[in-house]
Amino acid sequence: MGDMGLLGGERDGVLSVAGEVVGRAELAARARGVAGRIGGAKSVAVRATASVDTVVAVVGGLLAGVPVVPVPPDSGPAELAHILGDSGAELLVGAGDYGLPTVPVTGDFSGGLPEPSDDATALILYTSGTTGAPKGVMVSRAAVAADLDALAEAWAWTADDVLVHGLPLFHVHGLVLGVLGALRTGSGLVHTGRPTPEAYAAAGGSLYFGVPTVWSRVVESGAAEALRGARLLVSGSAGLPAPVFDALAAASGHRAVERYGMTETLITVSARHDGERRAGQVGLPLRGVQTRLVGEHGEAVPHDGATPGELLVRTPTVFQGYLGRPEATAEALRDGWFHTGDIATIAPDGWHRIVGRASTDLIKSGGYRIGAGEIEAALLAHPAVREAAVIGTPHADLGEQVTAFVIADGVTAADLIDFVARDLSIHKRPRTVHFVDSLPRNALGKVQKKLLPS
Ligand code: MCA
Ligand code: AMP
Repeated sequence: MGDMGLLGGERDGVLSVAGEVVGRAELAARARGVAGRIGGAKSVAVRATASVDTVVAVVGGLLAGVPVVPVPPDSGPAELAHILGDSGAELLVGAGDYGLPTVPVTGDFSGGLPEPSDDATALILYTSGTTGAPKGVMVSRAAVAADLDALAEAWAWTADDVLVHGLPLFHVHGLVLGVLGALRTGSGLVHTGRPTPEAYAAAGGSLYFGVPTVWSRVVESGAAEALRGARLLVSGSAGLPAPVFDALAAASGHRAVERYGMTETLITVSARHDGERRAGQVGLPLRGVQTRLVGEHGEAVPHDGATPGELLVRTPTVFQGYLGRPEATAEALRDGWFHTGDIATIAPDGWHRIVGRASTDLIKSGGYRIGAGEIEAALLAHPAVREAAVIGTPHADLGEQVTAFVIADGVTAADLIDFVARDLSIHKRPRTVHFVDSLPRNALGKVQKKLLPS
């Protein structure tokens, strides 16, 4: 179906984003207007603020069969140049100043639109790797549709729901699940602008999405009590600490549904609406998803609930590859199995537990995936910095924080934090900078990150 079922039925609920309400008919008309003006573009960029305009622009791209590149609205010059250059976006849809021809998100279009094929790329999402600049993850229309339908089944998500969240609209969680999911299921949507406990408490929805930092703040603030009337609280993007799971259950009456996924695979494992919820575990494979564990040399690891191995997934929701990086794609996707880089156990009853990551160079802070290499490169771009090493260290609110060790003269920690926040984006900034005289290196000169104090 050309509109991917996003512009669906009459029963469908109201959509509100950061206080602005849009009817389904108006959304459809405006999205058709965008689609009519971008046809044939290689890809289009959207400055993905939390706004109705972002929703219109993304849906317009999907209607036209043109891949959409959602750009973090606070992307600084280095990050922006990379995303725009790497994706080859030819147009900017909506407001922004990207030096590209701009298409407004207003107006109607009465002409015919193409019927994009299922394997057309819907989104190109930029996500961090362990080294280098972020890679463009190509996600097909079929993958989006398959994931949303599997989640709707697992969570009994229907047009009777009102979804509430305030997550950013440039990643899978907030955009694919949090916007396209509401459109495809027909549920109402209250996007709260920011994911604050107060806004969640005031929204009165049935289905709530949050990253663990959000749930921990909901508990701390006392807002959890106001969520008693909800149907399902869902947590993902990073592990929900068991104490937060327990405190949320005590304060809200809800044992959270935890689910696990990646930009490259979308959501693949989850607890169910009609099943058990276990603190510290992420559930069972979604419909159509297979998982297995392998050891360091690719050998099979038993599903005994105790032996850890790298988690591999084979899923109809898998990405089409990293844009322009066939080698990285072949490395990650072998014989149809995506190598997640996450270390997990699988119990005999099928329940999955994520116990760590294979690489210390991927940091999860507030649910954002941040590559140490990208932050090191940003720090080294500062004229005062001679050497830099970045690691994730434990943080009570964010799970992990970005911590930098630098050799530099004539610069303060605040200068370097601001430099990264401006050049890349705010959430990538180090929270702590340690000035050191030397970095621990092995005989080959490689920094020994395990020797840095956490
Ligand atoms: C402070 N600020 C600064 C600086 N210092 N700004 C610029 N430069 C500085 N040096 C201010 C900003 O002005 C801003 O203020 C505020 O700090 C933002 O700070 P931050 O600490 O980043 O915000 P936070 O509120 O603490 O963020 C917590 C958060 C956020 C809301 C939980 O981390 C978040 O939205 N996370 C969601 C990530 C996500 O969606 N991931 C999904 C990936 P002001 O607040 O006034 O503007 S998809 C995924 O993982 C998979 C598929 C999955 O499984 O879902
Ligand atoms: P991203 O590509 O930003 O979507 O980040 C994907 C990564 O988030 C995964 O590889 C995991 O490391 C982590 N992740 C997502 N959901 C969970 C979860 N429920 N528990 C633990 N880690 C998670």
